[in-house]
Amino acid sequence: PFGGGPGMVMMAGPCVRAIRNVKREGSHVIHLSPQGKKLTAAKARALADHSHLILLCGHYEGVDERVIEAEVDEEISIGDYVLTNGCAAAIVLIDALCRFVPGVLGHDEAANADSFEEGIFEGPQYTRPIEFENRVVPPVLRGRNHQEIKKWRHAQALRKTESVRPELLKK
Ligand code: 4H7
Repeated sequence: PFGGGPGMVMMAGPCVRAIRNVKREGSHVIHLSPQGKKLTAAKARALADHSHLILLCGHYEGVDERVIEAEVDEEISIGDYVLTNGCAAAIVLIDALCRFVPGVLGHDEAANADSFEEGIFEGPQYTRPIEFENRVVPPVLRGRNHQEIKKWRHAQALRKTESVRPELLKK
């Protein structure tokens, strides 16, 4: 690196050539970086509307700044922590946004796609058996009162959100 410091920096020439090699009309170039805008469900939904994404993943100390100036449309961070390279961040981004690509999810899941955008957690899930190591499935879920089930799930979701992420409820 110019200016000194440890490690290596990815050179502008090879990175720019790699990007230009796959770029086409409608491409949107994203650099996964801790210096980017934070990924949210709303952001993932917006990105899913692009016809072609190019994900630039820095390794070592990152890429030469001129690559970002010349070829990158936006920088995205998946959270306030450091990774050894951008690839794991790219996989997270792809997984979060493919939920919003028509046809990727089945019907049931699709209806649920925006749950996090509503700013509250989902309720707990159970399957068979009814009893596992002395812990039982809540009786309301074993009944047929779908209105009660809906109410119960919402109450559980609120309780959990309040205890783990109270700031979500203030939104
Ligand atoms: C681009 C620039 C993304 C990519 C710098 C990538 C966290 C995220 C990386 C770096 C990433 C995220 C350089 C930052 C070396 C860490 C020790 C790769 N880390 N690096 N530094 N939050 N790392 O989305």
